[in-house]
This record gives sequence, structure tokens and C-alpha cells, in this order.
Amino acid sequence: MHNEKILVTRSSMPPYEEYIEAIKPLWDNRQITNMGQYHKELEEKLKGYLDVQELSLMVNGHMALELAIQLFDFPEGAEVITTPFTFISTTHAIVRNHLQPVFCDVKRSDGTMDETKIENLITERTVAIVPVHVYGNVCNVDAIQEIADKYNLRVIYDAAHAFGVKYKGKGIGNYGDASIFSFHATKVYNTIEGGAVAFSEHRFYEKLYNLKNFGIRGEDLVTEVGANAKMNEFSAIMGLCNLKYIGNVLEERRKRYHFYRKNVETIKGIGLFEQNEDVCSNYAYFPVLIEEDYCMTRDELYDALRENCIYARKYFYPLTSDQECFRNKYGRACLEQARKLANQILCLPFHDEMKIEQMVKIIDIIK
Ligand code: T4K
Repeated sequence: MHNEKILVTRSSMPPYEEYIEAIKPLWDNRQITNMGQYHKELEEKLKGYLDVQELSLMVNGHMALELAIQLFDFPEGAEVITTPFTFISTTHAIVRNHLQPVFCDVKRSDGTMDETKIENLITERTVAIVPVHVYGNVCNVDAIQEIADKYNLRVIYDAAHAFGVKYKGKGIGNYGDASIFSFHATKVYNTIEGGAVAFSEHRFYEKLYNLKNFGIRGEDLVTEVGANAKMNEFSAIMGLCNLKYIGNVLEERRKRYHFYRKNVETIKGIGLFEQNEDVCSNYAYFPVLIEEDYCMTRDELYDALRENCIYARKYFYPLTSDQECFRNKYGRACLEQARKLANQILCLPFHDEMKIEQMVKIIDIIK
């Protein structure tokens, strides 16, 4: 235990024999990709689990976001209001669609986009809002929709962290025009690599099908310019297997989350995000804020943990707007709160199989 590495997360996997048994048929029929039987089955099952009307599986969360944005045929150079306090994928997806990100500040309470600062950023070139349910914390979806309706904007949620989250009893993928999920190995639920777009307008299903499969509609027919973003059958089967255990995974996470919370919330200088009563959480991450009155800086604590083989991560520092590829390009608005959070944030190791001794060790070091 002394020198055991404790990483920020650990992939959930089904029992080995179960997965091996489940992939056996692939050796008979040899259809291992291109929307096979398991792809279809997983799409149906996830629609049910996530409580959404429509869902299109993707090769990963990033392509899900890129293609979800592409769905709307926004004019080149149009502006999209988004958050810089996120994984770089969110901003890349906007820029790779030839759109301009306009960064909005976030809230101290939960790290999501500050809805009171959106309207000031709207110009006649604004076409959409891309907020992020960061750590599974739900954005103020009602206020954001109101603004979108007032200015005729699309809302595309990056719900990469929000698998299984419910808001006011409804699946989180029901809000906005579309939401994307990530099923990456590091997420609450994984298909090794994978993702999905959830939406309610059925016509988007056909369009996303084209976008993820080269626009091919028949052996001799290509109707649209598309990418290749299909989920393969090995991933789909991993998804089907993992889905059987998701209830247990979430319960184990819930217990560990409350154990951490109870033990760190009383430590001077350690801040936590607020919990929202309307949200049924998936306990995706355990982020803490290392505030001014803590006995050392965030980076010093990060180093102290590493010296003990504990690999906490600075998700999300630096702000995407401060990354080398975007710096001085799109900045305008004041990002005071976002920058403060980025400098204070630390995600502690957290997953469904974490041992209580590992958590105690981490808590003791922080204390
Ligand atoms: N939007 C948001 C808000 C996102 O956070 C993400 C992804 C996306 C969009 C895009 O979705 P995807 O295209 O990725 O589906 C990780 C993930 O690669 C990335 O999915 C995730 N967000 C981001 C926040 O974190 P890294 O570079 O920190 O991963 P890495 O390799 O350092 O892994 C961290 C720890 O996880 C390891 O120390 C051990 C554990 N791990 C990792 C892998 C790869 C496992 O247990 N199994 C594994 O296979 O990016």
C-alpha cells in the first residue's frame, strides 16, 4: 500500500469472462464495425437508460460534439458562446467547425457557465451557446433556454461528464437542441472509446448518420460530406456489458463521494461545489478548490500528493482560452471567476472501486 500509485480514476470493466463470451459471435459473423447488430442494440438501450428521445452513437465524445455542432450548418465565422473552464475538446470542436468561440465566465458555485453574463456577449453574429455540465454539475438549463429562445440561438450541451444525470427527474440529454456524452475509459460509463449525441428532432438522426458515415446512403450513393465517426462492435459490446453494472457503479461512487465530502468539507481552505437539489448526480469526479486560506497553494498540494504516489489532476487548468493554440485569439470578456477556479481546482482520485484506506490516506495528507 505504501508506494501504491493512486491514479485519478480507473476504468470500470465488466467481468472478463462476460466480455469474452459476449464478443465471441464477432468471430462467426465478422461484422465488427459499420453499425452492426450491437451498435443498434446499444443505441436502443442507451436511449432508454438516458431517458432521451433520440440518440446517435459515435466513436468518441469529441466527434459527437464536432458533429452535433455541424448539424446546424452555422455560417463560417459565426460566434458561439462557450465556457473556457472545460476540457480542450469543447473549444476545439467549435473552432474545427470554423466558428469563433466567445468565452463566458463561470460560477463559483458549480463551475458551469454564468447565465447572467451570457446576454452581454451576444452580437448579431452569435448563433449558438455551447455550455458544459462540468463534473456532471448541471448548468442553469432553464435560464439558458430562455436566453436562447429570446435571441433565436441553438443550445448544444457538452454533457461529456453527465452520463446518467437527471435534472428535475428528466434525463439531462433532453435539454437544449442536442447534448453530447463521452463514453471514454475515464468516464463513469465507458465503451473503451465512445460517445453519443442525444436530441429530440428525428431528422437529426439521419443527418448524424450521414455525418458519421461519409454521407453514404447506398453502394453507389453519397449524399453529403461526412466524416468517419462510427462506434465499432467491440466498443458497443463493452458498452452493453458495462450498462448491466451501471447501477452498482453509481451506488459505489455515491457512497465514496459522501465519505470524501464529509471528511474534507471541514478542512480550512478546502472549498467544494454546491449540490443542487433538483439534480440526481452521477458522482463523476471529486473536485476540490484550494482556497487562499489553505496552508499551501494548489500546486504545492498537487506536488505533496504526488510525492506520496497520489495522482490528483488539475481538471481544468489552464483555461482553454489560455492554451497556446487559442491564447490572444478570442479573449474579450472578463473571465475572473473561471481563472480563479482554474488556479484552485484539483480533482482527487475517485472511482467506484476506490478503497476506503486510499481515501483516508488522501484526506490525511490534505489535513
Ligand atoms: N468534453 C469534455 C468536457 C471532456 O471532459 C471530454 C473528455 C470530452 C469533451 C471529449 O470526450 P472524448 O473524446 O474523450 O470521449 C481524459 C480523457 O481522455 C478525456 O476523455 C476526458 N474528457 C478528460 C477530462 O480526461 P487525460 O489526458 O487526463 O487521461 P489520462 O490518460 O491521463 O488518464 C487519466 C487516468 O485515468 C489515468 O491516470 C488512469 C485512468 N485511466 C486512463 C485510461 C486512458 C484508466 O483507468 N484507463 C484508461 O484506459 O484525459
